[in-house]
Amino acid sequence: MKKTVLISGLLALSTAAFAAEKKSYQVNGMHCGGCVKNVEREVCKLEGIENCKAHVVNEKKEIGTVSFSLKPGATLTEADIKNAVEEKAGYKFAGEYKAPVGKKKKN
Ligand SMILES: [Cu+2]
Repeated sequence: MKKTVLISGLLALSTAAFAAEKKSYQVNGMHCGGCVKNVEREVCKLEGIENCKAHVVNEKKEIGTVSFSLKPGATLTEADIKNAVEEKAGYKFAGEYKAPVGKKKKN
């Protein structure tokens, strides 16, 4: 029993350390696969980014995200992401994305 607790504690620690390097930003104005490609094309080519993916989160509200991890030593700033999203891809950068916690069910 004690052993199990210890192991899951270690797992939680390593997951947290990995998650810290992950970045997720909200992009407004995204509604389809074309938008996903547009955002990925501009953001994912930036220096220091890996595992880069864009998603449409809410088609109706035109909310999307772009998520990636930063390579060690990457000097990329939020302003660089904003520039790629707004000036290059043509969408609205809306800061760090916070996933809705505990989705409420309608029924
Ligand atoms: Cu679109």
